[in-house]
Amino acid sequence: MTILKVTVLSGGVGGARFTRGLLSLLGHRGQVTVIANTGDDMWLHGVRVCPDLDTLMYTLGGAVHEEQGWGRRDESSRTSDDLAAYGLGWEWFTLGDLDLATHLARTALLREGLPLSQVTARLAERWSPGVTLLPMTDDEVETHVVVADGQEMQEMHFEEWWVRHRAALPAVRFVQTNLATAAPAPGVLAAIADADVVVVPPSNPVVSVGTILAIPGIRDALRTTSAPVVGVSPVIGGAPVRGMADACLTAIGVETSAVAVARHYGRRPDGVLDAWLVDDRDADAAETLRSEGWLAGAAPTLMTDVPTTARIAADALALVGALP
Ligand code: FO1
Repeated sequence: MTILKVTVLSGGVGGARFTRGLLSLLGHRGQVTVIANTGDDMWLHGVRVCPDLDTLMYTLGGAVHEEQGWGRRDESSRTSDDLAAYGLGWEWFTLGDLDLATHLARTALLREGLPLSQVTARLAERWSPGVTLLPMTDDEVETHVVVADGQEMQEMHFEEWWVRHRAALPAVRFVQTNLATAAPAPGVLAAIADADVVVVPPSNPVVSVGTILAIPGIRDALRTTSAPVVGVSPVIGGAPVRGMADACLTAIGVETSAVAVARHYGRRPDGVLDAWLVDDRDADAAETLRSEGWLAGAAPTLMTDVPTTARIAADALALVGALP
């Protein structure tokens, strides 16, 4: 039995749910590596919080709060509520009591001098996510959002824009800190070069996948890998499936449509994709892209449950002839 090596570039909720479906599809026929966005990470109350790594670890480890798509099931917030009484930190950003254990464990290992990639591997042992989970970089790269506050420009952490302001403040631009000196984490470039297929799931194309692509070396690795690269549109019928990706796309001048997002990623060798799977409702988008030389297909792409998501993953792999 040949093992299909699949590498996924993932943000938080959408990418985690897609990967769960991909694992359900592949079973023992697959070996999956997930390269996760760490631009949402922050130091809060003295601990390092890694939202997308944790959403992947909890979702694939069966512990995620399913409705939220992030944080732990059966969670409580006694510590976070009491922290608010001290008036420190972000009272609008709840760190659950169980979730705090993850951040304390991560912070302890970081303080021992382990790089984030080794810390992530160590934490993942407990959860058996069924994938190799890699941060995009071991360096502290954070996504900040520049908003126009009257005549002033104000820069804030992505999570403040996303959670406190619900992306309602028009973003002038996104900035990734420390990008110039950031390097892909160990194993990231090899996971792209050695894959049989690379998948860009329906994660936020700007602040999740876009941030991963901004790490020096990763975009070029995608352009040159011998693996086909297939993406799944995060936009269905002109609207983002979840989250506020439209606010992010608008901020960078990209229309919220299946075609526009594909063109934003670009087709190899200039861009990073070979193929693009859109929802049935955007079948015209697939037609348009095919006329421009893309491998493009249309299928149901709403990830309502694991079996449905497994089929979406199958449709994506089939589009590039990579079904096991
Ligand atoms: N999202 C919220 O809307 N409100 C919160 O209070 C919140 C807390 C939180 C704590 C830890 C964590 O890993 C994620 C958390 N999130 C919260 C979700 C977070 O904004 C998203 O997971 C990603 O950053 C966006 O993909």
